[in-house]
Amino acid sequence: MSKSISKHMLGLAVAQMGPIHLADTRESVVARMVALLREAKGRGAEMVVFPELALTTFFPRYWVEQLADADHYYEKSMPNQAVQPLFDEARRLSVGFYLGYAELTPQGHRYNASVLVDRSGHVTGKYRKIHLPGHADHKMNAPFQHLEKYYFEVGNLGFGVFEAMETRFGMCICNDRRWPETYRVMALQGAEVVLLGYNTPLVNIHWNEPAHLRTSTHLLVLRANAYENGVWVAAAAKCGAEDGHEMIGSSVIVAPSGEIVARTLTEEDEVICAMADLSLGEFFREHVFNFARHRRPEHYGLIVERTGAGEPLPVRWRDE
Ligand code: CDT
Repeated sequence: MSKSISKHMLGLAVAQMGPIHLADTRESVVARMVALLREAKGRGAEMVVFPELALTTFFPRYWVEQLADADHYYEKSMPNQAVQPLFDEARRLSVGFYLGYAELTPQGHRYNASVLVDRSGHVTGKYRKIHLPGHADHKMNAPFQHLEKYYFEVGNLGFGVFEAMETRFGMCICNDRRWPETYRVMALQGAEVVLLGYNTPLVNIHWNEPAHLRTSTHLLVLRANAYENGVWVAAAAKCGAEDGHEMIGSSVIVAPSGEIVARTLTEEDEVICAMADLSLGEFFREHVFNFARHRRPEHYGLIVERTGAGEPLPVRWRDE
């Protein structure tokens, strides 16, 4: 491969994971991830994306009286003994990865977090989920809970962009993917590839959402935001039925054209790969979405001034 090609082509893989049940050990999960990493490397991957909360079942579906009763779901350091085999194998194979996990800091803060690990096995970027969905109270009549607002604090690191393998990576987590601000803030820092993991229950406990919409809205936001920001998007599901609780699959790699270039077929452990041409994003960023030429932030003030929708602003004009 010539120098100029290697600078603009990135072997990108998504390592979708099937269910992780309550009874599964960290060691068995990490062994599955090591196998996925090896397969991805064998298919040309340099960067591999694992899901949100990839080391445990999606525990926000369960209520506990005391947060401390859930401490076993959280990682107190990253890496740690249980995940070290994944870091070691990544270094041995010279591949980087994105890993989502529950973080418990030494000061007792709890975040839904992800790390970007470079091909030498070093943590080179960190993200803490900002758009936390669900609720903080115990919903007695719901078929299951979605307690992210109980288990996690809102992330305090912003939407960072990190450089690894001559590529600028942004990270976000699950519900963040539905918010256009997520991608735009990263694109304004020159992000070329956005990595994310997700756990999306098939049933929405808040309203009677038709099941097919869970997948179609997921694909809609990934495709639209890839295109509108001229970025590649690689999205990894944890999916299938975890102790009977169904979650959607459809992990994808999306090009800056908004087109899906790879998509999983199963709801099990499965690797998808693409050779991502990073120069493709440049066309969109230089032409239709040339931010410096075409954006008009003087007209976007409400985006940061208001959180919820309010009254229409007065618009005054004179026909002259
Ligand atoms: N994990 C996560 O963020 N899931 C949400 C479910 C929203 S419904 C309460 C998602 O956006 O997929």
